[in-house]
Amino acid sequence: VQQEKVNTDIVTLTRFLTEEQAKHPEATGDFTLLCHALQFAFKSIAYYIRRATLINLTGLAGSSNTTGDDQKKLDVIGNDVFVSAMRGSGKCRILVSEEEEDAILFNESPNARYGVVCDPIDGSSNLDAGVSVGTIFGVFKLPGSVLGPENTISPNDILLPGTELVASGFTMYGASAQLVITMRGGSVNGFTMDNALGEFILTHPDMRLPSKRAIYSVNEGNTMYWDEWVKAYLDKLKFPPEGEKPYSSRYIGSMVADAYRTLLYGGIFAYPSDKKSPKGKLRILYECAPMAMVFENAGGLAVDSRMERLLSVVPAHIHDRSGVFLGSKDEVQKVIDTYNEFQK
Ligand code: P6P
Repeated sequence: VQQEKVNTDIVTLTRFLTEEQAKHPEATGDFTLLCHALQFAFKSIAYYIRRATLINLTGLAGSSNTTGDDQKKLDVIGNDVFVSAMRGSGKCRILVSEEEEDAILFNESPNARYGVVCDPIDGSSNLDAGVSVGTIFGVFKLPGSVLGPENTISPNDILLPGTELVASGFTMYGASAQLVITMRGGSVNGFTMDNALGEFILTHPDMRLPSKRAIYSVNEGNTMYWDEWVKAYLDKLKFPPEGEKPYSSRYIGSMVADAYRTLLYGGIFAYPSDKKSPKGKLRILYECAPMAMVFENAGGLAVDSRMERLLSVVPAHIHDRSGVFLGSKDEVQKVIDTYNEFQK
């Protein structure tokens, strides 16, 4: 019997984080501990999603079961898990969640130096259909001026541009949990959960976006609401010059799944602001900015509906939205070129 060669050079997320910390002698270990709390949250949410259909956790909060009592649904459970993991870490000062109307201040950790933004289960409305959903997260290092017992931090202190993120990424809960994470100025690394070991294993080191790919990902059901330049841009892809092939359309409707495919294969993902959603649909702090950091660190681009760099956009409110175009560098450049043609 061929003895299975045991690959002992496996990099777990835990080892990766330890090695990352070793690169920064000045590190206190707080960021590493915060990342371990994030890892715990992803593992817990993955567990609940895997069992969701079995224990009737699908559907959304507020729906009740046959006996009429309110059941906690995945979107609420995901949020509860995330909040308690951040609180328990003692390293998070302020948390913004898509599920929480207001920012959560952890006053029991007055010296914690990080702010976390998250969408605990993005795309949860797709869960019943078995579509891959995910957790999107970002980590800000808060300015020293707001920290320590003598300072009273306010929710407004997290209204920062994505350029202030020190880490961001997402976990997609598909056949296995896939984690994509990037640190400021660093590379993008993909980890796959080995359910047998309960470990995230480095399977996609240094992910790089192809500079171009003829795939576009947009909800064409919004066409009648789009600006003229957006329609002109999509027509360029669908009705190319003589002799060129039209683009393929791929749209799942779950940002994490559409983003992961775009990261792997290249192409363009777009959710333009339009007449129906004048400010756009996707949230700046915990959908657009974390994704923009991943795509820029993987060699791609990410802009809003006015072609501004998404990472430089500062939200006025924690749940503010933005138009978003992100993906391969050459594909986003095509968006910018079309936009500019219409500004003349
Ligand atoms: P639409 C899911 O509800 C979500 O927030 C993102 O995950 C996804 O990209 C987008 O909305 C889909 O929106 O309008 O196409 O259904």
